[in-house]
Amino acid sequence: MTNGKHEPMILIGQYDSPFVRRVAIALRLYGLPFEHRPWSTFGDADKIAPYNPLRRVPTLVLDSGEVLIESAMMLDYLDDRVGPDKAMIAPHGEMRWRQQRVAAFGSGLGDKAVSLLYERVLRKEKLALWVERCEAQIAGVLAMLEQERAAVATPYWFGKSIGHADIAVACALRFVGEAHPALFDPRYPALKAHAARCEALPEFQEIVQPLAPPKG
Ligand SMILES: N[C@@H](CCC(=O)N[C@@H](CS)C(=O)NCC(=O)O)C(=O)O
Repeated sequence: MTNGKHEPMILIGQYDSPFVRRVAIALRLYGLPFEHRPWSTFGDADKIAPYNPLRRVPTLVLDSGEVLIESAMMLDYLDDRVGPDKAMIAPHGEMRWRQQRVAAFGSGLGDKAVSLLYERVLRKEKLALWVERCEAQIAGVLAMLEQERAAVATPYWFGKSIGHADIAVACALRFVGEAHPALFDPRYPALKAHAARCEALPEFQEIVQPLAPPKG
């Protein structure tokens, strides 16, 4: 890991990753300046490695030169940095864990969609057991989130303002729609409306990249 100072923060990773995109959109909504290094996990692994030996993205290099991994941890750091009045999550209590719960399902959806993509593009002989498992996990979460979002009348999941849960789900939905279009079918109108509302925001329109899958 580097000990050099970096001002402003550096966000490593391409915006076709639902996790990188989620962090970049939060940075933009918080008005925090950052440099973007759109390095690919596979093609640019050697560039990522000095900052993050896991060679994964997102990787966030703080102004201090210290490095954070895991998008949820980055958002926790950013929330702390902007303070409770600006943070896109409740500071504590029931509202906080409810918001984190939806965000975690969004993030889990992204995880399974990424795993399924890797299976499809990186492995010559697909493992049917794994493909079917990922597809079932994705369909199950989509159905659950659809039901929950349909029951909410507010513009965003937890009220009038956008929060981390909204962003996590919207970024995962875009990824599922691009990587596995057959799985994000018309059975999910409330989620499609949620995605469309978020994608219409300037920050989502600015921070976007068509999916560029790794090559096997
Ligand atoms: N739990 C991680 C997931 C990040 C993740 O899955 N990143 C993918 C790109 S979308 C990656 O780095 N893949 C390469 C690898 O895992 O080796 C987070 O929330 O930051």
